Amino acid sequence: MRERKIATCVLCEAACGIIVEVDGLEVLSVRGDAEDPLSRGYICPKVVGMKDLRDDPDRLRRPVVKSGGTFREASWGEALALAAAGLERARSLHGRDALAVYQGNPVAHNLGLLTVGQVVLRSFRTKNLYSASTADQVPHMLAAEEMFGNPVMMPVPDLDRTRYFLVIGANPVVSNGSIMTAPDMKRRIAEIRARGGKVLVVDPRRTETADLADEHVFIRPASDPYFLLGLLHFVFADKLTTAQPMLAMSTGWSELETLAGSVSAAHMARACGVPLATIRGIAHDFARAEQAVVYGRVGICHQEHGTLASWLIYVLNAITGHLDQPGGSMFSTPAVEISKLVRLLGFVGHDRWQSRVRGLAEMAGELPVATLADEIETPGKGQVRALLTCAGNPVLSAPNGARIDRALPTLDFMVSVDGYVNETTRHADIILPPVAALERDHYDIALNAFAVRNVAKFVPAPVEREPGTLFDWEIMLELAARMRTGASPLGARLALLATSAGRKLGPRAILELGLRLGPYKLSLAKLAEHPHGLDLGPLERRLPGMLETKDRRVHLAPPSFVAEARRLLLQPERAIANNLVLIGRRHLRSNNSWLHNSASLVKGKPRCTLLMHPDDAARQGLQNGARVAIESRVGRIEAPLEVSDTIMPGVVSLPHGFGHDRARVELSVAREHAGVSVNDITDDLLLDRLSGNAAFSGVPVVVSPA
Ligand SMILES: Nc1nc2c(c(=O)[nH]1)N[C@H]1C(S)=C(S)[C@@H](COP(=O)(O)OP(=O)(O)OC[C@H]3O[C@@H](n4cnc5c(=O)[nH]c(N)nc54)[C@H](O)[C@@H]3O)O[C@H]1N2
Ligand SMILES: Nc1nc2c(c(=O)[nH]1)N[C@H]1C(S)=C(S)[C@@H](COP(=O)(O)OP(=O)(O)OC[C@H]3O[C@@H](n4cnc5c(=O)[nH]c(N)nc54)[C@H](O)[C@@H]3O)O[C@H]1N2
Ligand code: SF4
Ligand SMILES: [Mo]
Repeated sequence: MRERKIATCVLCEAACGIIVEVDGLEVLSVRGDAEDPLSRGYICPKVVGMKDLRDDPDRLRRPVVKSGGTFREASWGEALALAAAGLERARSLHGRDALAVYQGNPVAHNLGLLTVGQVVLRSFRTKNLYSASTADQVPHMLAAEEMFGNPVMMPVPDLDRTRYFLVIGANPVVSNGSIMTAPDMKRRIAEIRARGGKVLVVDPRRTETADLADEHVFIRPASDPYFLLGLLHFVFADKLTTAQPMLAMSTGWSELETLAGSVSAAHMARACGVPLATIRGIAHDFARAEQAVVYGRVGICHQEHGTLASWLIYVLNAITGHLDQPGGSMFSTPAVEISKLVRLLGFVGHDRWQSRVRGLAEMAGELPVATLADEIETPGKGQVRALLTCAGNPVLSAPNGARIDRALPTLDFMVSVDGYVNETTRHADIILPPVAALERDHYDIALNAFAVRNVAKFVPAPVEREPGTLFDWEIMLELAARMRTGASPLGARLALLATSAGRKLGPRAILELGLRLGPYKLSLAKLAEHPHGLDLGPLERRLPGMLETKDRRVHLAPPSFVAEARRLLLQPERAIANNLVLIGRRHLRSNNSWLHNSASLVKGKPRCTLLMHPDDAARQGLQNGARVAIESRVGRIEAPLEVSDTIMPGVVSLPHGFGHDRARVELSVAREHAGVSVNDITDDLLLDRLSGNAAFSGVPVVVSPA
């Protein structure tokens, strides 16, 4: 029987409402849901991935166990028992830090993994907890924690009311927005301009977003803190601050003013490559605009001073009267307050412990993924001997992923919770595959906290799961239940109780509790009355009430940030040698490393090309389409050259998530469009010093004919 089911696309942060047409276990089509309060019918071409991934013959439906170097199918009972025994063995022989965990990006879109999954993984109490966060947004999180008291208190642009949208290091027209859940960016950008507003993009590449903006400004990669300090300088020097209401609810204003006074604007302009007059003009336009917001995303985080850049962005919004103001930079009011949940789970905190080999600070309970290979390779007490990965592909996504690729086979034991034999999971001893996304309940517990409008939507699984498959959270729970051997008798009893409660209650019970305790006192029953989603209205002012700093004030000038800024100001400018610097890029029909096995999404021109400015190409005698070698401190790869003036001189760009032709990868479509992995040449030593985030942007490289 044909039925139309309401659902949500989980392939990116836009979280578009979709209508899935099903016939029994068969998915017939996926379309936009015009009645979704946030996406209002919008979908992007990637949405077909929701169906394609479910139907993909390469996707695992049963656990596989490695024997004699190849995988064989196994029953859940056997696979779970073997997986638990292997992980537990490492813990009992070498201590709990010998078991490392890596969680990937799709966890953020998975209700079961965000609830039951986090409780289980944190219960391992290993210091070696890693995730894609340290290749992504931890600079924003650290800035939020220092300024507002909680790492998930990251403000978002109040996009639908702003009249000045300054985008730095983000390409939302392609990425569909990040830490800014806002489906249909093209329309939203057009609407800003239609109401007389202005959109400005600061990026080393003239992006698809820049093409729709009023103005695009080239900036040298990894130099944003200079640009932002230049803005800070002019905001104070030209008396553009708006003291109320921020002054009364914050500390650090005078420290900022002193810092701004010590900045030489001319020096900043030289260091970032943006003309002085442009910086000053932006400072004036932004500060004076009635509703304005500066927004930065991964381009800001992927650099050596990512935390400084993230902090300065929040600061600029605050001191010009644009923080917590309609049309400015605001905090969502999600129906489930995740700030409370992350506090409970121990995420709030930084530098409470350090990594064993490089002494890198913990952030939100995790260590930087850039040091995962060090911890596996370096012998000694606390060495990582076993690894559990879940929804991640660090071989392609972490800096110097090639080194992780070499380190994984040296582990005693590895388990992956993933639906594919990919570049990372091929090293696992056991792969435990979860159901497809359309086969599970969904609620955006994380993304609603970063939506440009307050919404809440619960969708029961639109398609029944295939017989004999498990949800991610069930896999986690069953694994943990079988790993109790090392616990004390009391610990084992408690774990047993927790497991049987978990089995019965599942993620729905945790969600129900979160909804009832939340600001709107909702419930699943109440949400069931609004199957397309409940519109909770535009963003509302939340300061100072929501602050979690000890003194309940916004800390505008955390001492460690000011000290780091002063160090940066004293640094000599980076010598611009004959080197080029490397940045990344995203494509609308792709998603990190894992949508390349959908035939309809990979068709078209090859995408894994090296973009280079015509002047640089001419200087080196390189032709469009030529095969070139790209070399860094870490390695060498080859890719076809694409000469284009959309990229600024001195910069080259290669997307990440490719390199699918490695041995034993079972992605038959992706293999035909393999490309190379840029993370074979990004550098695991290049980090944001404060947060430990990977600095993928600005890697020095040499390009030559292959
Ligand atoms: N050079 C460079 N590197 C980068 C970036 C960059 O811009 N440049 N970007 C970084 C960023 S922002 C991120 S977020 C990371 C991403 O890094 P990762 O999260 O490590 O990598 P993904 O490619 O997203 O891999 C996702 C994996 O999850 C699996 N998966 C998908 N859905 C589910 C599910 O529901 N359950 C389970 N169990 N598994 C699932 C997929 O099969 C795939 O194996 O990459 C980072 N790496
Ligand atoms: N289609 C598609 N959508 C995606 C993804 C995908 O892979 N494909 N990935 C998802 C993920 S995991 C994330 S985190 C989000 C990311 O969302 P966005 O941050 O919007 O993603 P990007 O397109 O990588 O945009 C980063 C921009 O920063 C620029 N940039 C690079 N270095 C610098 C620098 O030093 N300074 C400045 N100012 N700019 C710089 C790049 O040229 C690029 O235009 O996208 C998500 N959505
Ligand atoms: S923008 Fe595309 S990929 Fe993202 S949620 Fe919407 S339909 Fe899915
Ligand atoms: Mo990301």
